[in-house]
Amino acid sequence: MSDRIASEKLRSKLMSADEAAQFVNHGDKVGFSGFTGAGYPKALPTAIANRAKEAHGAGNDYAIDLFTGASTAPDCDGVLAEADAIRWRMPYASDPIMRNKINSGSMGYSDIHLSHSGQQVEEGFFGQLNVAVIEVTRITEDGHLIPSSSVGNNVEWLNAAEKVILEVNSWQSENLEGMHDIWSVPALPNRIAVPINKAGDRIGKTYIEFDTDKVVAIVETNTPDRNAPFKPVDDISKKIAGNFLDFLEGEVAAGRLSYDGYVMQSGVGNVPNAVMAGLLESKFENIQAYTEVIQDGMVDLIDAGKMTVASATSFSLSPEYAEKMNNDAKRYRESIILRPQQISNHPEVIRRVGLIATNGLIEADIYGNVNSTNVSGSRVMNGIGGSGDFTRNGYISSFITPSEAKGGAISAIVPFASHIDHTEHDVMVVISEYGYADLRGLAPRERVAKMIGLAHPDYRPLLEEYYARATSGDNKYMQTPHDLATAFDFHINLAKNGSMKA
Ligand code: 0RQ
Repeated sequence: MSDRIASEKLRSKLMSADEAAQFVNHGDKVGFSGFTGAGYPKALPTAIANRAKEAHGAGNDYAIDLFTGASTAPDCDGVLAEADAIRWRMPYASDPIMRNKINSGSMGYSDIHLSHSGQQVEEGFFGQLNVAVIEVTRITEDGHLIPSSSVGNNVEWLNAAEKVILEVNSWQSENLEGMHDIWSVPALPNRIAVPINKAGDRIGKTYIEFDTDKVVAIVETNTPDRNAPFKPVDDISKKIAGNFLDFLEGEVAAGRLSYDGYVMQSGVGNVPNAVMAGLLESKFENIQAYTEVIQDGMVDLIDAGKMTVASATSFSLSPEYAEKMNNDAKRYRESIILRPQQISNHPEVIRRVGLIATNGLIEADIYGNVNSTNVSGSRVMNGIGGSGDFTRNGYISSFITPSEAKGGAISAIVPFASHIDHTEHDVMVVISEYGYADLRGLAPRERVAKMIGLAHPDYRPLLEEYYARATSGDNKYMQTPHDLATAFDFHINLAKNGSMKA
């Protein structure tokens, strides 16, 4: 037994993952730790999946409702989805097997804002949470929990659940202790302001306090987080990063930003990581991040002395950088803070710190409405994640995207977005490899030429033809002109012919 379980009382609950899985019953609502491949339980998912397979083999029903912080990993979401062990899940999920189950209709998926998820479960919007399964780095003598590489919704799940199963993972560095900042929003009607004024403010404790009487099992693991490596930065990502920096320079020239005043939020993905590589070479200094995930690019910015502090709820690092973080957590905890996702993504704090939000998109339309989630309006990619929290409440909201996907078969700029997560009222700046469209202060029709300028040259004539149709003939309403009969021709072409072009 490792010395990471200092509490006598809790040590007596130690058992195997298969034994612990007996506490998770068919129909249970189960809250897992974990956020973007970090800090998810490593042993219980497989043990629960095995229970499901056994039950299904014997002709019995077995499926749980799963609540997490955000996406997890193949050895968590993946194994459970493969075993048909999940009936319904929330929020953000990126596992390909699970995506197929969701899109084929065999699994339910509720795609809610990450800042809402914890409080809504705690308040009972989804019914009673039965079990919380939480990975920790260490349990103290007093039964306090030192979280691992993410905090996510752990506090809310521990508060809401009837039973608690803890996984103590000795792969996680003990030096993560001190990196976390645990502070909870008091329940209604006793809410108070979140006392964070700057990204680097610490307001809480370094551990989680909870009712230890709820613990039914503790399982030991020694397994790494399984994060996906990022794609190498390609030419298109480099150009997008260059255009993003031009936009930031424009803000400096206009007197709205200073070289040491940039507070960053960045979504996960290959393109955001490329933007951070671009920032390394830029004139920006003393960058602060008030964001939800720490990616490789941010670690590089910290190492280069360009970023002074990064506040998030989780790591989303490549395997190489996860090892680096583990080996050097003592140094990084000086400049990295991991908070509950309700705080990392809190609208009130996001508005106060005045950050520039930067997220990816699936498609944007000629008026600036953004689809982040559903391909052709009906097939979910990952989910809205924290993009809504940051886009609506940021000082400036921006979206970065290559102009095309799937080898040119798909245009990221379309006549009418087939699903809208971020409306024209929220979206300020859109950036592709062809430049940036600053939509601030522009009426919908004034936005069109700028948005078409972001499209690949192959698609520009098609978009111009659409706009000409929308503003002529029988279409007499000119605030947001549309030709409804052909508004989804791009998507219809894609479904029929495999390309949006024809
Ligand atoms: O798939 O590699 O299989 O071809 O989407 O696309 O271009 O590598 O970009 O990694 O930045 O992801 C919107 C998905 C972009 C992401 C999205 C396909 C494309 C590729 C990845 P392939 P890229 P990125 C923080 C904030 C919503 C949540 C959010 C996302 C794959 O940014 O999920 O912002 N955002 N959260 O081919 C079909 C299209 C497509 C498309 C891209 N129009 N149609 N496929 N792809 N556009 C995160 C959290 O909150 C946790």
